[in-house]
Amino acid sequence: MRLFVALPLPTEIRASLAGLCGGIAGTRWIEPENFHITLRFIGDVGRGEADDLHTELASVRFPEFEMALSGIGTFERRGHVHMIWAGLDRPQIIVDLRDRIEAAAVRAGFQRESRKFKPHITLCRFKSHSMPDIGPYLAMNNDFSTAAFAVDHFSLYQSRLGHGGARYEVLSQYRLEQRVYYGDDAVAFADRS
Ligand code: 2AM
Repeated sequence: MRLFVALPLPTEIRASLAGLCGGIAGTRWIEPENFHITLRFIGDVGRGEADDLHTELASVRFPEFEMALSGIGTFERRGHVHMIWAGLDRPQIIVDLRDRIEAAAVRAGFQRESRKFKPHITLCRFKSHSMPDIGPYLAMNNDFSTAAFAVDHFSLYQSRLGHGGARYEVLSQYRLEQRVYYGDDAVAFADRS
């Protein structure tokens, strides 16, 4: 099983992202149902490892929060742009959540992830030999943003590689802690025990 842990995105946010997917020839855009924010790529594991991971993910405690998507950018590899991504307005809270998930993965017996974590949503990827001019696309979509939306769970996904690209299946969902509201201010978190 090829697994990863990610935040799903609401339908209307994925529809906004789909609006960014066009205007560059010769690239493969991510299908709207596949948009997500990867928190931890796990890779190929057996049932036992997956069970251990699930147990530890279920013990993660983190308060639910709100965020919006904001901006677009690129990652480069060996001097070539290899993907375009959409960004987030609160990357630090995603880093904090991913740190809890990383700790859970380590408790489950996985090696600590050594690569720096840069939260993003992949929009498209390029093959290194076919690099179109993406300057106009970046300039046109630079001010991309969405309304804020609630994040109240994260998910364990299985990636199945097929002829038409990857298909992602949710194996399990993990609820974030609910806030308790007294008037306008969230001053405590619900105790789920
Ligand atoms: P991405 O988040 O940048 O798109 C499922 O394949 C998800 O895991 C994808 O979203 C992908 O990256 C991420 N992923 C795939 N292979 C990876 C790897 N070797 N290391 C880190 N993340 C990977």
